[in-house]
Amino acid sequence: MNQELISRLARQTLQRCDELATCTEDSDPSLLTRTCLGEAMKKAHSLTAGWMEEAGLTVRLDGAGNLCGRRAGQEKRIVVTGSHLDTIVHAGRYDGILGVLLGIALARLMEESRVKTRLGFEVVAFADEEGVRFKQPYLGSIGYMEGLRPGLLELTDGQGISLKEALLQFGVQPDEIGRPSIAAQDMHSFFELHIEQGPVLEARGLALGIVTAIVGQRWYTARFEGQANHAGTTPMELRRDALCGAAEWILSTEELARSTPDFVATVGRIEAQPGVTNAVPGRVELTLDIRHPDDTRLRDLAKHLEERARTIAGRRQLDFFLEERSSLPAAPCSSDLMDKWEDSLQAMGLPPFRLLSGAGHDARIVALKSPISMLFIHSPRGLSHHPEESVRENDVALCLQAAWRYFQSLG
Ligand code: HGY
Ligand code: MN
Ligand code: MN
Repeated sequence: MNQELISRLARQTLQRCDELATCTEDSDPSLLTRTCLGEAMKKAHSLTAGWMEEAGLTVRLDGAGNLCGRRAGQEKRIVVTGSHLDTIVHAGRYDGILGVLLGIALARLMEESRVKTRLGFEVVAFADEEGVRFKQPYLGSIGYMEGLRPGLLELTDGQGISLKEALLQFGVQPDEIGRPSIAAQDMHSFFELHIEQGPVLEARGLALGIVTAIVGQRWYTARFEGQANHAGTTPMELRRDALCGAAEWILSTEELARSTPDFVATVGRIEAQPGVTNAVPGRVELTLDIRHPDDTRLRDLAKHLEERARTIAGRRQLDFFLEERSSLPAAPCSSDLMDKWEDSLQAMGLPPFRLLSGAGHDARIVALKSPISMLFIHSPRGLSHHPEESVRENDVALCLQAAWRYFQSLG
């Protein structure tokens, strides 16, 4: 294996992550915010498409706005890799992006090594994974595998623009919208290279880890409704304060998550109305993200949290509404593919450590129809969904080397 080429590609991959970090829609250009199908994504696509072509891939924009680069093999079946180019608000520059660019580096390795592969190879830059713009995650991978059905195409963003309109504005061909990008029977398997986004590999002094499964995840929008009223004249005992009800529920949620092993729960956004200093809040909307590796347990915990909210609302004479926005089962990785990663790491003299993913990934959607695997790369300080998210060049080079071995072992 050409170590010098691998080191050069790892360095180039990180430089490209820096370049893509300039494709931002944030009012502060030093911060990275790139939501799906926006102007910043257009710029990111233009750079990424150029890199795909340079690596010998044939590029297409699919019906969900995913950028796909394909290399034909001797047979029809394709190994797909990829991750997402969209980000959260004020993101790091590696979450998702690194996996896309490593896929392109792998295609470059294939070109430069002049190997003829039996299986085809496709790199996908998914258009939406984080769910920021349309408040629904994984739209890119859902569109890639299944096509975007009408219920999803009608989702609207904060400006009232529908997903369908956004796809048309982005340049997606009208007759492609809603169509899957690939037939599941043409897929050999999928693998995703991703930063760990947590502290486990760092604690063990490891560069890489093999993912066993992605936890189950549910998203909700909750609403407490009471009575807005004057902050000076409404006695405390006569108030129906929606924000106090929401606050009690948030703390109750935290208490349940803290006392339940493997359960995490997050209220990431809260909005109170009328939202002024001198009025009792009459209406509060908040988001809830809950995750657990066991689907039955997660369903029961969700039910329990809803009951707690109804009890709190009843006691405070509030109304409570809960809308489920997304519910995804835990996604196990293929044991055969995990073994192939294990062989690759062992051949490099690295420990084949296995770990669970608490973060969600595009691979979880692909897993509904195809075998998947994931390799995690050490995240320094375990920091992610934060501008200071980072990776080490040497770890990236090891990942590329492992991925090259892994791909070759698929046949
Ligand atoms: O939320 C997640 O786990 C992922 O980063 N989208
Ligand atoms: Mn993320
Ligand atoms: Mn990600």
